[in-house]
Amino acid sequence: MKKILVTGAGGQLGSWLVPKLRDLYGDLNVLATDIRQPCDEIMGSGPFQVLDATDTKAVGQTAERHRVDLIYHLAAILSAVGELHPLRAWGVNMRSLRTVLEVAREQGCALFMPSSIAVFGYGTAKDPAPQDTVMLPTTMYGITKLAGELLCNYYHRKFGVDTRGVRYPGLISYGTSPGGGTTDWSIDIFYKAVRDGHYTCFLGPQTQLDMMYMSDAVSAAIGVMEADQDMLEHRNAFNVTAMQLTPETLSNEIQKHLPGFTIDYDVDPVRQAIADSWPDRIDDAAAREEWGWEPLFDIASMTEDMLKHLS
Ligand code: NAD
Ligand code: AKB
Repeated sequence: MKKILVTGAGGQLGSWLVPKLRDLYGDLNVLATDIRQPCDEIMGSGPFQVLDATDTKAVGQTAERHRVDLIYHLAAILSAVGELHPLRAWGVNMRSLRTVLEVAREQGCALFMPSSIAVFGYGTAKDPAPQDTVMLPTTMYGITKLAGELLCNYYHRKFGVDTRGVRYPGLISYGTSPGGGTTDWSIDIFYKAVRDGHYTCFLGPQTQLDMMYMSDAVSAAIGVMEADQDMLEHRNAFNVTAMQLTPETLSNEIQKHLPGFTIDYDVDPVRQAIADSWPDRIDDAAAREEWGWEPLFDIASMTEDMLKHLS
Protein backbone atom coordinates (compact mmCIF):
# COMPACT_ATOMS: atom_id res chain seq x y z
CA MET A 1 0.00 0.00 0.00
CA LYS A 2 1.25 3.52 -0.83
CA LYS A 3 2.57 5.70 2.02
CA ILE A 4 1.43 9.29 1.59
CA LEU A 5 2.49 12.60 3.14
CA VAL A 6 0.20 15.64 2.80
CA THR A 7 1.55 19.14 3.48
CA GLY A 8 -0.88 21.97 4.29
CA ALA A 9 -3.40 19.27 5.25
CA GLY A 10 -5.36 21.56 7.57
CA GLY A 11 -6.54 23.82 4.75
CA GLN A 12 -9.67 23.87 2.60
CA LEU A 13 -8.46 21.19 0.14
CA GLY A 14 -6.58 19.06 2.68
CA SER A 15 -9.59 18.72 4.97
CA TRP A 16 -11.44 16.93 2.13
CA LEU A 17 -8.46 15.18 0.48
CA VAL A 18 -6.99 13.52 3.60
CA PRO A 19 -10.19 11.62 4.58
CA LYS A 20 -10.59 10.36 0.99
CA LEU A 21 -6.93 9.27 0.82
CA ARG A 22 -7.34 7.46 4.16
CA ASP A 23 -10.43 5.66 2.83
CA LEU A 24 -8.50 4.52 -0.24
CA TYR A 25 -5.03 3.77 1.12
CA GLY A 26 -5.64 3.07 4.83
CA ASP A 27 -5.78 5.50 7.77
CA LEU A 28 -2.26 4.82 9.01
CA ASN A 29 -0.72 5.21 5.54
CA VAL A 30 -1.68 8.87 5.17
CA LEU A 31 0.32 11.32 7.29
CA ALA A 32 -1.35 14.74 7.50
CA THR A 33 1.01 17.66 8.25
CA ASP A 34 0.56 21.41 8.66
CA ILE A 35 1.84 24.30 10.77
CA ARG A 36 -1.59 24.45 12.45
CA GLN A 37 -3.91 21.80 13.85
CA PRO A 38 -6.42 20.51 11.27
CA CYS A 39 -10.11 19.67 11.77
CA ASP A 40 -11.22 16.96 14.23
CA GLU A 41 -11.92 14.47 11.43
CA ILE A 42 -8.26 14.51 10.34
CA MET A 43 -6.94 14.53 13.92
CA GLY A 44 -9.18 11.60 14.86
CA SER A 45 -8.76 9.33 11.85
CA GLY A 46 -4.99 8.95 11.44
CA PRO A 47 -1.53 10.38 12.05
CA PHE A 48 -0.91 14.14 12.17
CA GLN A 49 2.39 15.99 12.64
CA VAL A 50 3.18 19.68 12.91
CA LEU A 51 5.55 20.28 9.98
CA ASP A 52 6.76 23.45 8.29
CA ALA A 53 6.93 22.55 4.59
CA THR A 54 9.74 25.07 4.04
CA ASP A 55 12.00 23.17 6.47
CA THR A 56 13.98 20.85 4.17
CA LYS A 57 15.60 18.87 6.97
CA ALA A 58 12.35 18.25 8.87
CA VAL A 59 10.40 17.31 5.72
CA GLY A 60 13.22 14.98 4.63
CA GLN A 61 13.39 13.25 8.02
CA THR A 62 9.61 12.90 8.22
CA ALA A 63 9.38 11.41 4.71
CA GLU A 64 12.19 8.99 5.51
CA ARG A 65 10.72 7.92 8.85
CA HIS A 66 7.33 7.17 7.26
CA ARG A 67 8.87 5.65 4.08
CA VAL A 68 6.77 7.99 1.98
CA ASP A 69 6.14 7.15 -1.73
CA LEU A 70 3.85 10.05 -2.63
CA ILE A 71 3.66 13.67 -1.45
CA TYR A 72 0.54 15.81 -1.90
CA HIS A 73 2.01 19.28 -1.49
CA LEU A 74 -0.87 21.60 -0.58
CA ALA A 75 0.87 24.20 1.64
CA ALA A 76 0.67 27.63 0.00
CA ILE A 77 -0.38 31.26 0.37
CA LEU A 78 -3.31 32.02 -1.97
CA SER A 79 -3.98 34.97 -4.28
CA ALA A 80 -5.68 37.62 -2.11
CA VAL A 81 -3.42 37.11 0.93
CA GLY A 82 -0.49 36.88 -1.49
CA GLU A 83 -1.23 40.38 -2.82
CA LEU A 84 -1.25 41.70 0.77
CA HIS A 85 2.06 39.93 1.54
CA PRO A 86 3.82 39.24 -1.78
CA LEU A 87 7.25 38.39 -0.38
CA ARG A 88 5.72 36.00 2.13
CA ALA A 89 3.80 34.32 -0.70
CA TRP A 90 7.01 33.96 -2.74
CA GLY A 91 8.91 32.66 0.29
CA VAL A 92 6.36 30.06 1.43
CA ASN A 93 5.26 28.86 -2.02
CA MET A 94 8.72 28.58 -3.60
CA ARG A 95 10.73 27.41 -0.57
CA SER A 96 8.21 24.71 0.28
CA LEU A 97 8.07 23.51 -3.33
CA ARG A 98 11.86 23.38 -3.59
CA THR A 99 11.88 21.40 -0.34
CA VAL A 100 9.37 18.75 -1.44
CA LEU A 101 10.97 18.47 -4.89
CA GLU A 102 14.38 17.78 -3.33
CA VAL A 103 12.89 15.27 -0.88
CA ALA A 104 11.04 13.60 -3.78
CA ARG A 105 14.27 13.43 -5.81
CA GLU A 106 16.37 12.04 -2.95
CA GLN A 107 13.80 9.54 -1.69
CA GLY A 108 12.14 8.53 -4.99
CA CYS A 109 8.68 9.91 -4.13
CA ALA A 110 6.01 11.00 -6.61
CA LEU A 111 4.72 14.57 -6.14
CA PHE A 112 1.35 16.26 -6.65
CA MET A 113 1.54 20.07 -6.84
CA PRO A 114 -1.79 21.85 -7.28
CA SER A 115 -1.53 24.77 -9.67
CA SER A 116 -4.28 27.29 -10.37
CA ILE A 117 -6.10 29.34 -12.99
CA ALA A 118 -3.96 32.13 -11.47
CA VAL A 119 -1.14 31.12 -13.85
CA PHE A 120 -3.11 32.90 -16.60
CA GLY A 121 -3.16 36.65 -17.09
CA TYR A 122 -3.74 39.25 -19.77
CA GLY A 123 -2.55 37.91 -23.11
CA THR A 124 -4.28 34.53 -22.68
CA ALA A 125 -7.50 33.88 -24.63
CA LYS A 126 -10.34 34.34 -22.13
CA ASP A 127 -12.89 31.82 -23.38
CA PRO A 128 -11.55 29.25 -23.40
CA ALA A 129 -7.97 29.54 -22.13
CA PRO A 130 -6.14 26.68 -23.88
CA GLN A 131 -4.01 24.06 -22.12
CA ASP A 132 -0.80 25.28 -23.77
CA THR A 133 -0.79 29.03 -24.19
CA VAL A 134 0.71 32.40 -23.26
CA MET A 135 0.96 32.65 -19.46
CA LEU A 136 1.60 36.10 -17.98
CA PRO A 137 0.22 36.06 -14.40
CA THR A 138 -0.25 39.41 -12.69
CA THR A 139 -0.27 38.23 -9.05
CA MET A 140 2.59 36.96 -6.88
CA TYR A 141 0.51 33.83 -6.25
CA GLY A 142 0.16 33.23 -10.01
CA ILE A 143 3.88 33.83 -10.52
CA THR A 144 4.75 31.22 -7.87
CA LYS A 145 2.30 28.71 -9.38
CA LEU A 146 3.69 29.21 -12.90
CA ALA A 147 7.29 28.97 -11.65
CA GLY A 148 6.20 25.89 -9.72
CA GLU A 149 4.79 24.21 -12.84
CA LEU A 150 8.06 24.87 -14.70
CA LEU A 151 10.15 23.61 -11.79
CA CYS A 152 8.07 20.42 -11.48
CA ASN A 153 8.47 19.76 -15.21
CA TYR A 154 12.22 20.40 -14.85
CA TYR A 155 12.55 17.87 -12.00
CA HIS A 156 10.71 15.33 -14.13
CA ARG A 157 12.90 15.90 -17.22
CA LYS A 158 16.21 16.28 -15.41
CA PHE A 159 15.89 13.87 -12.48
CA GLY A 160 12.98 11.59 -13.47
CA VAL A 161 10.80 12.66 -10.50
CA ASP A 162 7.14 11.69 -11.12
CA THR A 163 5.66 15.19 -10.73
CA ARG A 164 2.03 15.83 -11.73
CA GLY A 165 -0.51 18.57 -11.15
CA VAL A 166 -3.76 20.23 -12.11
CA ARG A 167 -4.68 23.88 -12.56
CA TYR A 168 -7.62 24.16 -10.19
CA PRO A 169 -10.30 26.79 -10.60
CA GLY A 170 -12.02 28.24 -7.51
CA LEU A 171 -12.88 25.37 -5.16
CA ILE A 172 -16.25 25.39 -3.35
CA SER A 173 -16.75 23.48 -0.10
CA TYR A 174 -18.17 23.58 3.41
CA GLY A 175 -16.35 22.74 6.64
CA THR A 176 -12.94 24.37 6.70
CA SER A 177 -12.93 28.07 5.78
CA PRO A 178 -11.12 29.12 2.60
CA GLY A 179 -7.59 30.46 3.05
CA GLY A 180 -7.74 33.91 1.42
CA GLY A 181 -8.35 33.57 -2.31
CA THR A 182 -10.13 35.70 -4.91
CA THR A 183 -12.75 32.98 -5.41
CA ASP A 184 -13.70 32.83 -1.70
CA TRP A 185 -16.92 34.76 -2.49
CA SER A 186 -18.38 31.53 -3.94
CA ILE A 187 -18.17 29.94 -0.47
CA ASP A 188 -18.97 33.01 1.65
CA ILE A 189 -22.20 33.47 -0.32
CA PHE A 190 -23.56 30.10 0.93
CA TYR A 191 -22.70 30.75 4.59
CA LYS A 192 -24.27 34.23 4.48
CA ALA A 193 -27.30 33.02 2.53
CA VAL A 194 -28.10 30.42 5.18
CA ARG A 195 -27.24 32.61 8.17
CA ASP A 196 -28.35 36.12 7.15
CA GLY A 197 -30.37 35.69 3.95
CA HIS A 198 -28.16 38.34 2.38
CA TYR A 199 -24.64 38.60 0.92
CA THR A 200 -22.53 41.59 -0.05
CA CYS A 201 -20.17 40.41 -2.76
CA PHE A 202 -16.65 41.80 -3.23
CA LEU A 203 -16.69 41.03 -7.00
CA GLY A 204 -19.06 42.60 -9.54
CA PRO A 205 -22.22 40.71 -10.64
CA GLN A 206 -20.97 39.69 -14.10
CA THR A 207 -17.47 38.49 -13.11
CA GLN A 208 -17.23 35.00 -14.62
CA LEU A 209 -14.71 32.45 -13.33
CA ASP A 210 -14.26 28.69 -13.47
CA MET A 211 -15.30 26.82 -10.32
CA MET A 212 -15.43 23.25 -8.99
CA TYR A 213 -17.08 21.45 -6.09
CA MET A 214 -14.49 20.06 -3.66
CA SER A 215 -15.38 16.39 -4.09
CA ASP A 216 -14.53 16.75 -7.80
CA ALA A 217 -11.26 18.53 -6.87
CA VAL A 218 -10.33 15.56 -4.67
CA SER A 219 -11.13 13.16 -7.55
CA ALA A 220 -8.91 15.23 -9.86
CA ALA A 221 -5.95 15.09 -7.45
CA ILE A 222 -6.24 11.33 -6.98
CA GLY A 223 -7.12 10.69 -10.64
CA VAL A 224 -4.07 12.42 -12.08
CA MET A 225 -1.74 10.66 -9.61
CA GLU A 226 -3.28 7.24 -10.38
CA ALA A 227 -3.16 7.79 -14.16
CA ASP A 228 -1.01 5.57 -16.37
CA GLN A 229 2.24 7.54 -16.99
CA ASP A 230 2.38 6.32 -20.58
CA MET A 231 -0.87 8.13 -21.35
CA LEU A 232 0.39 11.51 -20.09
CA GLU A 233 1.58 14.00 -22.65
CA HIS A 234 1.28 16.86 -20.14
CA ARG A 235 2.21 16.80 -16.45
CA ASN A 236 2.39 20.22 -14.78
CA ALA A 237 -0.28 21.13 -14.93
CA PHE A 238 -3.58 20.03 -16.49
CA ASN A 239 -6.44 22.54 -16.88
CA VAL A 240 -9.49 21.15 -15.02
CA THR A 241 -12.88 22.79 -14.60
CA ALA A 242 -16.46 21.91 -13.76
CA MET A 243 -18.63 25.03 -14.13
CA GLN A 244 -18.49 28.75 -14.86
CA LEU A 245 -20.10 31.05 -12.30
CA THR A 246 -20.76 34.74 -11.85
CA PRO A 247 -22.08 36.15 -8.56
CA GLU A 248 -25.35 36.80 -10.38
CA THR A 249 -25.81 33.25 -11.73
CA LEU A 250 -24.93 31.68 -8.37
CA SER A 251 -27.25 34.00 -6.43
CA ASN A 252 -30.07 33.14 -8.88
CA GLU A 253 -29.42 29.44 -8.24
CA ILE A 254 -29.44 29.95 -4.45
CA GLN A 255 -32.74 31.88 -4.75
CA LYS A 256 -34.36 28.74 -6.20
CA HIS A 257 -33.86 27.16 -2.74
CA LEU A 258 -34.01 30.30 -0.57
CA PRO A 259 -36.45 32.67 -2.34
CA GLY A 260 -35.86 35.48 0.18
CA PHE A 261 -32.08 35.57 -0.45
CA THR A 262 -30.72 38.93 -1.63
CA ILE A 263 -27.30 40.05 -2.88
CA ASP A 264 -25.65 43.43 -3.31
CA TYR A 265 -22.16 44.49 -4.31
CA ASP A 266 -19.30 46.37 -2.69
CA VAL A 267 -16.48 45.75 -5.14
CA ASP A 268 -12.95 45.36 -3.78
CA PRO A 269 -10.70 46.79 -6.52
CA VAL A 270 -7.75 44.52 -5.65
CA ARG A 271 -9.65 41.23 -5.88
CA GLN A 272 -11.70 42.50 -8.85
CA ALA A 273 -8.47 43.24 -10.76
CA ILE A 274 -7.18 39.75 -9.98
CA ALA A 275 -10.43 38.14 -11.16
CA ASP A 276 -10.48 40.27 -14.32
CA SER A 277 -7.01 39.03 -15.23
CA TRP A 278 -8.11 35.35 -15.08
CA PRO A 279 -9.95 33.50 -17.87
CA ASP A 280 -13.76 33.25 -18.08
CA ARG A 281 -13.40 29.54 -18.86
CA ILE A 282 -10.51 27.12 -19.28
CA ASP A 283 -10.29 24.27 -21.79
CA ASP A 284 -9.78 20.96 -19.96
CA ALA A 285 -9.78 18.68 -23.04
CA ALA A 286 -6.20 17.46 -22.35
CA ALA A 287 -7.15 16.19 -18.87
CA ARG A 288 -10.27 14.50 -20.27
CA GLU A 289 -8.30 12.83 -23.08
CA GLU A 290 -5.09 11.88 -21.24
CA TRP A 291 -6.45 10.55 -17.94
CA GLY A 292 -10.23 10.55 -18.18
CA TRP A 293 -11.03 13.65 -16.12
CA GLU A 294 -14.78 14.16 -15.67
CA PRO A 295 -16.45 16.25 -12.95
CA LEU A 296 -19.69 15.03 -11.37
CA PHE A 297 -21.12 18.29 -9.96
CA ASP A 298 -22.66 21.19 -11.90
CA ILE A 299 -24.10 24.43 -10.52
CA ALA A 300 -27.46 22.85 -9.64
CA SER A 301 -26.15 19.74 -7.85
CA MET A 302 -23.33 21.66 -6.12
CA THR A 303 -25.76 24.32 -4.81
CA GLU A 304 -28.20 21.70 -3.56
CA ASP A 305 -25.43 19.79 -1.75
CA MET A 306 -23.89 22.94 -0.19
CA LEU A 307 -27.26 24.13 1.13
CA LYS A 308 -28.17 20.66 2.40
CA HIS A 309 -24.97 20.52 4.48
CA LEU A 310 -25.06 24.12 5.71
CA SER A 311 -28.74 24.32 6.62
P1 NAD B 1 -5.60 26.92 2.43
O1 NAD B 1 -5.05 28.28 2.56
O2 NAD B 1 -6.96 26.63 2.88
O3 NAD B 1 -4.63 25.86 3.12
C1 NAD B 1 -3.24 25.96 3.04
C2 NAD B 1 -2.66 25.30 4.26
O4 NAD B 1 -1.24 25.43 4.19
C3 NAD B 1 -3.11 25.95 5.58
O5 NAD B 1 -3.68 24.98 6.43
C4 NAD B 1 -1.83 26.52 6.17
O6 NAD B 1 -1.75 26.41 7.57
C5 NAD B 1 -0.78 25.64 5.50
N1 NAD B 1 0.55 26.26 5.46
C6 NAD B 1 0.88 27.54 5.19
N2 NAD B 1 2.22 27.70 5.27
C7 NAD B 1 2.73 26.48 5.58
C8 NAD B 1 4.04 26.00 5.80
N3 NAD B 1 5.09 26.80 5.73
N4 NAD B 1 4.20 24.69 6.09
C9 NAD B 1 3.14 23.86 6.17
N5 NAD B 1 1.86 24.26 6.00
C10 NAD B 1 1.67 25.56 5.70
O7 NAD B 1 -5.42 26.52 0.87
P2 NAD B 1 -6.24 25.42 0.07
O8 NAD B 1 -7.42 26.10 -0.51
O9 NAD B 1 -6.41 24.21 0.87
O10 NAD B 1 -5.23 25.16 -1.13
C11 NAD B 1 -4.40 24.03 -1.16
C12 NAD B 1 -3.58 24.08 -2.43
O11 NAD B 1 -4.46 24.08 -3.56
C13 NAD B 1 -2.72 25.33 -2.55
O12 NAD B 1 -1.49 24.97 -3.14
C14 NAD B 1 -3.51 26.21 -3.49
O13 NAD B 1 -2.68 27.05 -4.22
C15 NAD B 1 -4.18 25.19 -4.38
N6 NAD B 1 -5.39 25.73 -4.98
C16 NAD B 1 -6.47 25.99 -4.20
C17 NAD B 1 -7.61 26.54 -4.79
C18 NAD B 1 -8.82 26.88 -3.99
O14 NAD B 1 -9.79 27.42 -4.54
N7 NAD B 1 -8.87 26.53 -2.70
C19 NAD B 1 -7.62 26.79 -6.18
C20 NAD B 1 -6.48 26.54 -6.92
C21 NAD B 1 -5.37 25.98 -6.32
C1 AKB C 1 -7.59 31.87 -5.24
O1 AKB C 1 -8.60 32.53 -5.48
O2 AKB C 1 -6.49 32.34 -4.94
C2 AKB C 1 -7.69 30.37 -5.39
C3 AKB C 1 -7.24 29.95 -6.74
C4 AKB C 1 -8.19 30.04 -7.89
O3 AKB C 1 -6.13 29.54 -6.91
N1 AKB C 1 -9.03 29.98 -5.11
